[in-house]
Amino acid sequence: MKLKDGHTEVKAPSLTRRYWPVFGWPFTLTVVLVALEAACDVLQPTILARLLDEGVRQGRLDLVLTDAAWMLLVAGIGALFALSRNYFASHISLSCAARIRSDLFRKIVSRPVDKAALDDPDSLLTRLTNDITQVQNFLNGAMRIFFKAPLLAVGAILMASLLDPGLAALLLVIVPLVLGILAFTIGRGFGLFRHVQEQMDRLNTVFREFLTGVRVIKALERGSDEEQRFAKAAGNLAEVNTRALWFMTRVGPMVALLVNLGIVAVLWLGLQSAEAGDFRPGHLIAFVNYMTQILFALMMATNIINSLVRARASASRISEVLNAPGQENPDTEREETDLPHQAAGLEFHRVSFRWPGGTGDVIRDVSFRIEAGEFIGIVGSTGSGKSSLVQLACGFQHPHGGSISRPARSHIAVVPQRVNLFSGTIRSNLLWGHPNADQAQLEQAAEAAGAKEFIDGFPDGWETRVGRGGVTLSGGQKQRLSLARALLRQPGLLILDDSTSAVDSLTEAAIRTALRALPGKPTIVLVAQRIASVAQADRVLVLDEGRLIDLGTHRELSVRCEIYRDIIRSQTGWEADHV
Ligand code: DCP
Ligand code: MG
Repeated sequence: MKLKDGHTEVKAPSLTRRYWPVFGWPFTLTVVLVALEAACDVLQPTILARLLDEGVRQGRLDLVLTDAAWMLLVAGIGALFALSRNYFASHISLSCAARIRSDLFRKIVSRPVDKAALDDPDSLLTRLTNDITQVQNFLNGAMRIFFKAPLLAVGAILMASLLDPGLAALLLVIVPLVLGILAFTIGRGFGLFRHVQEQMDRLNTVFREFLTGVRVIKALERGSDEEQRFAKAAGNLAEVNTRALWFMTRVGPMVALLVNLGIVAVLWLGLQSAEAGDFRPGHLIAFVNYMTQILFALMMATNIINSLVRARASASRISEVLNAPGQENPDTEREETDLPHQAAGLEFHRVSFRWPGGTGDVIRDVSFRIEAGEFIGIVGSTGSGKSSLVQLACGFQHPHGGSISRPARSHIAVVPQRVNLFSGTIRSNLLWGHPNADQAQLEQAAEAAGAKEFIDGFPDGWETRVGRGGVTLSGGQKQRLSLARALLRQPGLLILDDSTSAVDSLTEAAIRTALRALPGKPTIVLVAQRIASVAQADRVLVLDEGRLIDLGTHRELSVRCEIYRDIIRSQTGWEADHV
């Protein structure tokens, strides 16, 4: 996914630059601990060489004992450093991941509605979970061994050179070769692992589509198609993952081969000098020890580079989201004090709009003015642009031409065409509208929305659980809860987008009467399919193919507006034939 904002990449801060000020210090401290630990490690072979060559060979027990004691002490101190850096590494990587995760979440929440609609939810999910875990794993590994590896390698090379400058010349050949291999790996691997994460997004998409559409899929008996789709996505992921891992696994053996060749060379050279009469076994053992340390360090480095490459791919995906434009908490302006909000008007002036990525204008040059306190109906055939108009009126989308004057977002309540309840109780769902509402206010809103009766009918009443693991509500019940939630906000402008379509006509009429009697007399915009729903409105707005065809009372329109008359005819005709 690219976050499609059309925003130009200006030097956006990387993850490192963003979080270094927070985690830099503890990170540095940990690296220092690791350095001390590595120093302890590289001291050992040198002490061992002295123990063997001076103590054992010359038969001096006192030297053997003091050197052995030194080795013990150094090992003990090293273990202490190792213990503390492990503690810090876990602590820092976990808190850093938690921090990134909450920042990422906050950014996603702050995305303007019109932009957020374009974000790919599955990709966001992968970024929020898997990508952050990759970064966390890397951080943890980095503080444990990433810095230890080069320190150990450099330390070992240094000590080995002190021990025997002649043999150390060998290292001048081996080490650059290995570094070259590692550099190449980082470059290639980055692209490969970015691919892996993209395939992970894809798999999530398929799986989520299956979960959300499971009923439709069963009804249409498309289960085996879905299985194939999933198998294909899983297969693709496996394939790119295999390719990436296969690439990475070749590095380890190559490095091992190089270093082992080096060890063979050391032994052979040692043999040469022994034949020349200068045989110091401790010396040779220590040198081979250093070579193994170097091998070990480089192997560790390849492991961690594996994780670095993955983490880098993930970090850039996380940064993409963090650097995307967001709004500073647009909802903080919400004030709970002077409820109900004052009735507010709405005016469109020559508004034109097209959906991002859409082919044509869905709202074309629309102008109208709604006075505060008016009750306006909107009718039009399906696809005529009613919901688009609602989105514009709420400020969720922005017109590309013309202007809209509307009250602040906090004064508007909208009941969207697609009901969205959260998992929780009926009470908690309604409280989303107005967190501080008391029981009397809840009851009032439910009453007006025609929901009180069925809520009281549930054994658990207001505490009835809805959503996952809760009762299954009918479409009409959900719509009424959604309406009650909006009413609780006591808005100055209430917009209902086809929100009583699943409610029977009698209940709907009762709801309409209740809406007209709301305290504060808010402006109401009611989008409806049925003419009966808008017949009593102060004025009705007729939309067709994105154009405003007419705006007037039911009586006026039924005389002068052809399209309005068509709608009436189609509906009464339908009733005459079928009732
Ligand atoms: N459209 C789009 N992208 C969206 C929503 C809508 O491209 N996210 C297009 C589809 C239609 C046009 O905009 O061609 C108008 O759609 P509306 O949802 O505004 O139409 P209505 O609300 O009038 O239709 P309905 O009565 O079915 O709700
Ligand atoms: Mg609609």
